Amino acid sequence: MKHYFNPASRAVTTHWMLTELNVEHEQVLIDFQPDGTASDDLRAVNPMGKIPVLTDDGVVVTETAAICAYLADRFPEKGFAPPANSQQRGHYYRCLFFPGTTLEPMFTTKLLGLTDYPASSVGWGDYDRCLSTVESLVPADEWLLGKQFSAADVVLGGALDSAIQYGWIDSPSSRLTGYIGRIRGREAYRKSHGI
Ligand SMILES: N[C@@H](CCC(=O)N[C@@H](CS)C(=O)NCC(=O)O)C(=O)O
Repeated sequence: MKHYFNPASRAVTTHWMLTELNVEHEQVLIDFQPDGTASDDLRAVNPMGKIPVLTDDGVVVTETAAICAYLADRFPEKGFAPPANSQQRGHYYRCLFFPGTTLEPMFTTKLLGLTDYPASSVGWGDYDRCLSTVESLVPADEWLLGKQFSAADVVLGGALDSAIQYGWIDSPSSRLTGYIGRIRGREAYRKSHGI
């Protein structure tokens, strides 16, 4: 497996997932050009010119959540995903997909200062709806699936960790800071984040 990575990018989350699983892989360091664009080599693998990218014997996986979900399924013995036919999959998928489809575009809208848009038509609604949802998803103790730490914690936990770090959440609740504290205490998180 090859993991296309840069320490100042979303690839930190997939690096963290690989570290949680302790999976052997080649780390390909991507240095963006001075103008911020990707090299032709990276574009050949991912026409988006974006990282993270994971390749596995000719299979190309892009998108942070897809890479984490793929790895969890590829190494089922590590226990990072609930059984494929279980009802737990519903909550697992919800927590995996919510950051990329909803949380991220909402934060982008907020950071761009856009307020005059139809919240009922765009998929991410608005800040208040997203934060209420975060509050309902984040557990008071342990992890998103209870005792089982899963790829969903890496994806949603990673997104919320960055949002708090960059000050995108106005006043994080104690429930949220407690969850992020548990995330930051994990050995693999600390290793992959250079702590
Ligand atoms: N939807 C992608 C976003 C990936 C992304 O935006 N990566 C940024 C770094 S954090 C990147 O590679 N930017 C370089 C560029 O767009 O040229 C994901 O979830 O992984």
